[in-house]
Amino acid sequence: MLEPQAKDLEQTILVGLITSEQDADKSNEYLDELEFLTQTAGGAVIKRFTQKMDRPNATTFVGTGKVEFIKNFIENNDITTAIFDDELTAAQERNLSKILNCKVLDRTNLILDIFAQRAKTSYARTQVELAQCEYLLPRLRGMWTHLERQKGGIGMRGPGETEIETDRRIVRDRIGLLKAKLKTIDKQMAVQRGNRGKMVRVALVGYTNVGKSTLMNSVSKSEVFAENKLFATLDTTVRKVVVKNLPFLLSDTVGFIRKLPTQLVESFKSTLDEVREADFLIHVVDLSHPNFQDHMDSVNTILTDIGCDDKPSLVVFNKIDNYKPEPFDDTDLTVERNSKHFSLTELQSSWMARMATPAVFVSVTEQINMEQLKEALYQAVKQIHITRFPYNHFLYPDDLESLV
Ligand SMILES: Nc1nc2c(ncn2[C@@H]2O[C@H](COP(=O)(O)OP(=O)(O)OP(=O)(O)O)[C@@H](O)[C@H]2O)c(=O)[nH]1
Ligand SMILES: [Mg+2]
Repeated sequence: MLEPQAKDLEQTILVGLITSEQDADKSNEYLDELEFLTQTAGGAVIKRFTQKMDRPNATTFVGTGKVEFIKNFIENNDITTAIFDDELTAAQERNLSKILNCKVLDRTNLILDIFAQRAKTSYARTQVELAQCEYLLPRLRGMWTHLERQKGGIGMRGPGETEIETDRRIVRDRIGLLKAKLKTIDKQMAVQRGNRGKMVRVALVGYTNVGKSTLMNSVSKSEVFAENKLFATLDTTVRKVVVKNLPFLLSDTVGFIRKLPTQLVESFKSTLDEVREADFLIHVVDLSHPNFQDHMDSVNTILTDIGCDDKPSLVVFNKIDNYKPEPFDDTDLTVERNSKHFSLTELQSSWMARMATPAVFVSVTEQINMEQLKEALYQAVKQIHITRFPYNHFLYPDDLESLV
C-alpha cells in the first residue's frame, strides 16, 4: 500500500481502531492525517494496523493477538517507533513499550513533538514545554528507563530527558516556573495588544495547512512562513492591512487539528487570546481536502471551547483550484449521491443556501475570486468601523463611489 521509505528516516508504524462511531473509511482518513503528522515530525510510515473493537483494551489498547502480530512485524522490519491514533493511558503506554520493545507514542505526543520542533520564539517554546510537562506528569513513572537505548528522535524533543528521568517534584516545580514565566509574558502581550488602540482586529482561524499564512501574505503583501506541512505557523503574526482605504489589523496564528491536546489549548491561551480579542474571524477551509466538513466541525468546536463561537465571521473556502468531486456512477445503486459528488458550482450554491455565515470561494495561490474576498472583508470591517467610530467622518470609498 505504501511506498518503501528512505532508510534514514525514523521507521514507524501506525495503529488505529475501527469502532461503531468510527467506521473503516473514517479510521483510514484519521490514519492519513496521523501519517501526515508523522512525516511532518520526520518519520516514515512503513505500515498501518487497524483493529475492530468498540473500546480500546485497557492494558494494551488493541487486543492481545493483535499486539503479538504488531510485535512480530516490528521485529522483522527494524521499526523503531509505534504511533497510536488515540491518547494512550500511562499503563497502556508502559505495557506496550515493554511488549513491543520500541518507542511508543500517541497522537498527542506527536503533535506536542511537532510543536516543540516548530517553536522558534522563547514564548512559543515556553508554551510547548508547559504542555509537554503537563502531559508527562501523570505518565512519569518508569516511562523512560527502558528507552535509554533509543534517545532522540520523534517525541523526545522539548524538555530535556535529564529532567524527565528525575522525579515528579522537579517536573512540578518546572511547571510552576513555566507558568510564572508565561504570566509575565502574557501581561506584556496584553499591554501590546492594548497599545494597538481601537483599530479593527481580524483574526485568521482554521484547520492546519488550509492556507491561512498564504492568505495573510497575499492580503498584506508580507512574507509569513507558509509550507505544505502541518503547523507551519506557531507564533502569531499581526499585520496592518488596508483594503480600499480602510485600515485594520490582521493576525495569523496556530492552526487547529482534530483532538488538539487539551494541554496545548490551555498553554496556548495567550496565543488564542488573539482570536478571542478579535472583532471578526476569517475561517479558512481547505475545500480540496476530502474531510473539509469534519475540519470545519473541529474548528467550530475549538472556537466554542475558547468562547468565540458567536463572533461575526466570514468563511473562506480556499484551494478551489484543487477541488475534485468524487466520481459518481449513477448505475451503481449501492452509492447514494451526496455532497462529496457535487461540482464546485453545486457545492457553492448548497453551502450558500444553508449557511448563516457569509462565504467566499477562492484560490489564494491562483488568485481566483480574491477581489470578492477583499470586498466581503471590506464590508465586514466597515460594519465594525462604523459602530466603533460613530463620530468619525471617515469617507468609505464605496460611499464615495455611490455619490459619483
Ligand atoms: N492548491 C492550492 N494550494 C494552496 C492554496 N493556498 C495555499 N496553498 C498551499 O497550502 C499549503 C499550506 O499553506 P499555509 O499557508 O502554510 O497554511 P496554514 O493554514 O498557514 O498552515 P499552518 O500554519 O500549518 O496551520 C502550502 O503548501 C500552500 O502553498 C490554494 O489556493 N491552492
Ligand atoms: Mg500558517
